[in-house]
Amino acid sequence: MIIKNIKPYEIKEAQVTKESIYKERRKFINTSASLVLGMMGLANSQESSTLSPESDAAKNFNAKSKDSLIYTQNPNYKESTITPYIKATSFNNFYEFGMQKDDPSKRANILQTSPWDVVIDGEVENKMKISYEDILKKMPLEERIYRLRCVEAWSMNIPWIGFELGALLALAKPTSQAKYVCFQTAVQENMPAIKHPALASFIPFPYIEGLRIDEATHPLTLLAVGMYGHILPNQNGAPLRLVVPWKYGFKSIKSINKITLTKEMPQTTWQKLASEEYGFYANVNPNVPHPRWSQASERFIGDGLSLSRQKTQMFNGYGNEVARLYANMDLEKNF
Ligand SMILES: Nc1nc2c(c(=O)[nH]1)N[C@H]1C(S)=C(S)[C@@H](COP(=O)(O)O)O[C@H]1N2
Ligand SMILES: [Mo]
Repeated sequence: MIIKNIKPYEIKEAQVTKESIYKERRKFINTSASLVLGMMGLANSQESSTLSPESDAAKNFNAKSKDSLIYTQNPNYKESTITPYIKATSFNNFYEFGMQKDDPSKRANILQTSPWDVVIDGEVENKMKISYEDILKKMPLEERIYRLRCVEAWSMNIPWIGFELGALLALAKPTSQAKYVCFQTAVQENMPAIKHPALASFIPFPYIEGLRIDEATHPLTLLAVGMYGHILPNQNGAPLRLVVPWKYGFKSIKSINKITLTKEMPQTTWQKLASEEYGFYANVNPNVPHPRWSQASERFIGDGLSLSRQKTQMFNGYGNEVARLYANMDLEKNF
């Protein structure tokens, strides 16, 4: 995600075709980022440019792999290719931990995910504060492989483990006044972008996202607590994050601790920053370009042997299930 006058890192990245070049650039970026962070007193020896993000991600995985989840597999959501775990956990957007793609895998280990409560309030009969453990006790988990399409024109296929958001919202009993759902990411003082606002000074935290109530209660909309068979790594939004597969990735807000049902459409983080570039709906749509780049195709992040560009699908390929939600809407205006 980039706003005007910020160097379009993502676009340069999307133009890179060879994995080797991509890796070289990553190394270079790591080095320059370390220099800057070093000056800001943020860098430590663990974060030097010699340490690959892959090894960090691997460490994280090993530390958490014992925390397996019990779940069933949903046969309706399968993909022939899955993005390797190492890629899905070392190439991330989680700006609370920095602006570079490998910042979250390097720094999100400081996120405190326990104890964790989620407040559900606003237009509900049962305002509640529910712990992560109680959520897990109440919600049967399933695995679904979903396509994830970032607005920056890259994509991944990820096996999420979670439950339908609608089932959790039902516990709180939305009133007839509840037209929208607003989500908030926890703010923790030691998050790099909170501690050193210069790191992401233009982003107002907490990160806020929103959905219409019919989108939020659509059976495709998940709250994920795990991926690849295990609990979520911090960089992917532990302990629980939204997954809305027909919308651009920025809607899938991470590390949620507050859900508020509202009468009015909430203002989201990216709308506040650049409403002419990032709309409330953010439905994946190859026919509506971003003001500064085409959305017709995407770079699929797979095993790295075949870095492939593929066509972007309307509603990210979930049109059969969700197109009816937007039957009477002008999708160019409501982007
Ligand atoms: N709190 C928070 N949630 C966030 C973001 C963020 O910066 N902060 N980035 C979003 C963007 S732009 C994308 S593409 C996805 C990336 O999810 P992943 O890192 O698990 O692939 O998370 C989304 N959720
Ligand atoms: Mo994104």
